[in-house]
Amino acid sequence: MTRLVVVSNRVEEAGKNQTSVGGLAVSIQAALETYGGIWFGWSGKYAAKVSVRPNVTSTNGLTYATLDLSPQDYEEYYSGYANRVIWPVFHYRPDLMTFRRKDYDGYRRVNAYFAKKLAPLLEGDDFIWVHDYHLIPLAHELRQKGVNHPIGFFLHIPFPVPEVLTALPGHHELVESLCAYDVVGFQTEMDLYAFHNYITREIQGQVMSNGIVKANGRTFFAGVFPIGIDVENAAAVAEDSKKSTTTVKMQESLHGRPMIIGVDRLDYSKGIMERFLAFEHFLQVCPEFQEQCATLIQIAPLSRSDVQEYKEMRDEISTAAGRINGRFSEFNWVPIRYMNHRFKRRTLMGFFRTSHVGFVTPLRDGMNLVAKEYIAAQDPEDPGVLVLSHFAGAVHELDDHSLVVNPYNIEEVADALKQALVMPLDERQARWTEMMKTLRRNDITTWREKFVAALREAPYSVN
Ligand code: GDG
Repeated sequence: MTRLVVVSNRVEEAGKNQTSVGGLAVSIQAALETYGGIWFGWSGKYAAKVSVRPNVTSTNGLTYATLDLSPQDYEEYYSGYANRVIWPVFHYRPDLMTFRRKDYDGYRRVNAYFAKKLAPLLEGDDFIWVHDYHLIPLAHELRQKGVNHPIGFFLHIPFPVPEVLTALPGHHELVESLCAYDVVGFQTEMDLYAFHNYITREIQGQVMSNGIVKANGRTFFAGVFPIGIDVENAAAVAEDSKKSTTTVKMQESLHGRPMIIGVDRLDYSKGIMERFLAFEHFLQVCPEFQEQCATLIQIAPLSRSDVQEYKEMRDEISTAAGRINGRFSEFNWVPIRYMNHRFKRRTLMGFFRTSHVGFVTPLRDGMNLVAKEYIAAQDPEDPGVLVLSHFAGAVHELDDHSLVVNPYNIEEVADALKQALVMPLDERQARWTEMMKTLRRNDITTWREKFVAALREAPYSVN
C-alpha cells in the first residue's frame, strides 16, 4: 500500500502539548490517518550526545520518527540559517539577516543528516511531503542517496521577488536544490509568480503554461495550494467555548464594551508594533471609543526568544504597550491587554467569538491562519469584522469581504477599526457569509488532497 511520509522541522505527536498543536499538525495527522505512514523530523530536543537512530513510536496507527539535534546543529541550522537568514529574507526583511557561512554549512549538514536517517525508512511506493523553509535542500540530499520516490515541498511562508531573494548569499544553490522536488507548492499566486521570475531570470529555466517548470536539469510542477483550516471544527469549538468559564469571565470583564483581538507569535513579520500605533491613533482621533472603552486584546506568545532581534522587538513592543496604556487608561479601563503566554485552542476560539473585530495586520505573512480561524469562530447571528493586512496571504481569498488595510498606514488602519466597530449587523452578516463560503470551499482537507493529488501525478514531463 502507498504510504505518505511527512517531513517537517518539528514533529507534533498526537495527544502531547495541546496548547501548541495548531491547524497544521492536526491536518498532517489527518493525512497520515488517511494514507497511513510516517511523520519524520526533529524531536525539538537538543543534546550533546544524540542518538544514532531515529526514535520511532507508534500511536493510534501513526508512526512518528524523530531525531535530536546537537547544540551546534540547533545553533547553526535552526537559530542561525533558518531563522536569521531565510526567515527575514523571505519576509522581505534582508536588513535583519545575519549571514554566517558556518550557519549555512550547518543547514546543509542537518538536511544531509535528515536524508541519511530518512532514506532507510522508505519503502518502495512511498510518497514524501516535505514542509517549509528549514528543509529546502532535503530532496536534493535524498536524490544524492538514490531516492527516486515522488517528493513534494510546500512553502508555508512567502517566496520573495528576485530583487529581494538575491540579497541572500548562495541563493542560486538554495533555489536550484528546490528543483529536486516533483511538486513545489506555494500559498499564493504572488509567491508562484516570484518563483517563476526567479527561475527564468536567475537560473535560465523554463516555465510552461500548465505549471511545469524545467530547470537545473529537472522537470517538476510548481503550483498554488492556499492552506485552509478545519472550518467546521473551529466553528464547533468556538460555539462550545462561549459557555466556558474563561470566555464568560472575559466577557464580564468587558462590561459589554467592544473588544478587538490580535493573536500572533511574537514575530516582527506580524506587525504588532504598527498595530499598537494604529490603535493609539484610533483612540486619539475617535474619542467616542475611549468613552465606550474599546479594548485591544493582544495575545503574543514568545517565539525564538534566543534570537537577538526578537529580544529587542519584545522590549520595544512592551514599552509601546506600557506607554499607550499610561496615556489612555482610566481607573476602570486599560486599552491594551498584552499577554505573552499561550492559551488553549478552545479558549482562543471563545475569545475570537467574543470579539467585535479580528485585527490581523502582518507586514508580510505566508497565509495567516488566525484570519481564517477568526471568521470560522464567529456567531452567525452577530458576526465580528475582519480587518486584514494587504500583505497577508489570506487577503487573496478574503479581500472582497474583509476590511483590507495597509499596515504601514496607521491612519487608514484606525479608520478601518472605526468602520468595523460601527458596521451595521446586515453588512457584517453579508460579509461574513461570503467569507465562510470561501473558507469552506478551500478548507484544510481540500488543501491536503490537492497537494497529494499533484504528488501522485509525478513524475512530470514536458509533454
Ligand atoms: C506559518 C506561516 C502560515 C497562536 N497563538 C496561540 C495559538 N496560535 C495558533 C493560531 C494559528 C497558529 O498558531 C499560527 O498560524 P499563523 O498562520 O497565523 O502563523 P505562523 O505560526 O507564522 O505560521 C503562516 C502558516 O505557517 C500555515 O501555513 O499561515 O503565514 O508564517 O493556528 O491559532 N494556538 C494556541 N494558543 C495560542 O496562544 N493554542
